Amino acid sequence: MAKSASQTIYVLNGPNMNMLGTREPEKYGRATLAEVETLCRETAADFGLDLVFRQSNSEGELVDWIQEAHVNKAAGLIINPAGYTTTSIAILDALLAVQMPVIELHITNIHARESFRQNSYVSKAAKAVMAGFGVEGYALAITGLAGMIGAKADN
Ligand code: DHK
Repeated sequence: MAKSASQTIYVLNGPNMNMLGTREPEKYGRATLAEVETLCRETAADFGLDLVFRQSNSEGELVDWIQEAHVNKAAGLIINPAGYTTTSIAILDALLAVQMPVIELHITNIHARESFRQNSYVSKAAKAVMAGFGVEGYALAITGLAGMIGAKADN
């Protein structure tokens, strides 16, 4: 049987995620963002998915990339909005404007932390939310998204 065209997923990371590895390691762990990207690439490859992986400290750049995912007909998007989770109506609106499954991801369990971290705008556009699994959550989120978009694990 002919192999179907590969699907692309986006994994976007918000402000301060470039500091992973040294940033509050007792909360966020010691893996660097580069190591998280490798984990994501390996997991995406297991499902035959192409991956776009990015990080920005700028709200507008994240909005541009969400729109880019739409233009490029991405099959789905995972976003760790970090500090923009609870402030950015612009990111929420961008996510609502794209026709693809969106997964919100947090390394930590935001519900066990300060109350200001818990009222997520992004959740209003998310099909699923992943929080508290550490960086392994990225692999779990890609696995869940793969199921949503019908991508099967390569054997
Ligand atoms: C990351 C951040 O930078 C915080 O602003 C969020 C999130 C939690 C995380 O757990 O990945 O509150």
